[in-house]
Amino acid sequence: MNPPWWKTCVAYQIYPRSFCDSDGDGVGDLRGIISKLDYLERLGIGMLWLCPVYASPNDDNGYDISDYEALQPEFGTLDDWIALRDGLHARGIRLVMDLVANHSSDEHAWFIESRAAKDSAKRDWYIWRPPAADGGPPNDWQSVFGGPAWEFDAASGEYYLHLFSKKQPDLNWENTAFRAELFAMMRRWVELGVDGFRMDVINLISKPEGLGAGGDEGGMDRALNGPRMRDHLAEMRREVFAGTDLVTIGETPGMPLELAREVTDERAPLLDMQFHFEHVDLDHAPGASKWDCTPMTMPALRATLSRWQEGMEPHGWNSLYLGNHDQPRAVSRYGDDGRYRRESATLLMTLLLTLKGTPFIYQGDEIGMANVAFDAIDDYRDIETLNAWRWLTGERGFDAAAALAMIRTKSRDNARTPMQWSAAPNAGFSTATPWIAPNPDYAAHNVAAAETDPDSVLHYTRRLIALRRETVALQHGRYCLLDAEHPALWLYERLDASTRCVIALNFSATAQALPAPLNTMRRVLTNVRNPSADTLAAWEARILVPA
Ligand code: TEU
Repeated sequence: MNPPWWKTCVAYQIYPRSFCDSDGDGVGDLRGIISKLDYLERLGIGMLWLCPVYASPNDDNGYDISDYEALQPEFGTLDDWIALRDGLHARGIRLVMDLVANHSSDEHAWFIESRAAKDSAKRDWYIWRPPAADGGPPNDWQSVFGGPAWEFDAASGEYYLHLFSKKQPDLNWENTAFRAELFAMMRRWVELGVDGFRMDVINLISKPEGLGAGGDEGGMDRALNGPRMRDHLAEMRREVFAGTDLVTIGETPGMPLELAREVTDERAPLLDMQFHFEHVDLDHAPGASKWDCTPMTMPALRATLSRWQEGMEPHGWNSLYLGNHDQPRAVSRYGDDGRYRRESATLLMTLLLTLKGTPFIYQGDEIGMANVAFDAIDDYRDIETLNAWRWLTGERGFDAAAALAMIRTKSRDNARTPMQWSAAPNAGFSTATPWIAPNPDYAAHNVAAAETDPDSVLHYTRRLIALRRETVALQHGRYCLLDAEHPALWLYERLDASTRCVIALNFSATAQALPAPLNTMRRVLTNVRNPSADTLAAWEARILVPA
């Protein structure tokens, strides 16, 4: 039996606000993406994940949707979307849309009706609770973006739950009428020709029994993988996806490996694959805030990803990523964005594209885009970052320099600066001042420069994608770690019935001996100019096959 299409292709993620602005308003848009379709085709991708493009007041850049069936006017019209869909399909690229259904915007008609009165027909579509005995919030849950997860509504005297911002009220998946309407909406997008959905925090949809009991402390962690999550996902699969070959990709923070394996089990899948968070949570201590960074080591990264590689066998499936619109840039976090920027960016791309699972390249990583160090908090735009600034400089007592250093390291805006197309003003992203400033390094690091440099991250990424596409072992072969102890080298193989590929990655700035017998294997790809037979240069990545 042929494997499903989404197991063999490489995916690319677009954050539309920051990709390409076609109409000179400083905001990326659908026509901008359409103007780059040939670029995407040349990369060799088979799937595009488009972050939300629906109507939204932009409290959280589109993750607060006010109409699931209208497009955000600053991004374009339905005709533009159809042109994008057709342009992708003509190039053999499937289109995956973002589904943000744990919460909506507070400006969605559903919430406006829900809030209007206690006896409104849609009251129960959101999560309302009476105040605690002292008049305060029903419990002590905190929102992911800071502050209480409950907002008081004076008109009705009740609180509503929002695990993210107060403009993102949580929907009530226990309400049957809501679920029916949501699934109908999804079916309409399926009829319009989408090829699947990436599902935002989809493991938060089932809240624990007794939610709102006083004294319960926590927040998102208390709502993870709730009691009816499986039922809801199974119903969605039946109601929306039965008889289709669409892909479903869960964003599932805090989903343990055992559950992820069960949920993506190809014999009875609830989701086709999911994004876990264990490797992106390695640089802060358990329980500590993401801003309280601790160094992350390659052995920790290797141990975590190897556990997921092995643990999803034989019937589960991984989504692979090293960065996205919520994370710092991969080269700054796991690599060396100074002296070895090109080498470490290509090494990380090699890792991403040679693990087992469906790899997601985040826009700009194919040219080695790095974190930005803005001068002042005023340059940042992200709601989480701006809230964190108030908390770090307030309650936590950090001075401005220390707080800014923490934000430069971890802010989601690191990944949201405009895509660097050229050395032209605004990085060739827009003719107007962009909604967020470009990273000043764009003069040297941009697509146009990468096109003319045969050693660029971009050319290497294209070669790597082509190699993965023609090498079945790199798509479906089993992952096998060859050395769990080496402090700098990560060595693994991908094995199927007919082929064996060995991947050797030097996560250090010092040359490392390539252990026998790997030094006798044939090299099919390396990211350095003059590779030596038995030594890996600083940040060298090598793919080997039997001689
Ligand atoms: O993110 C969910 C999530 O839990 C994290 O990625 C979170 O944004 C991060 O840990 C904060 O440090 C998804 C979206 O990807 C994100 O952009 C949205 O803000 C969030 O859901 C709410 O919709």
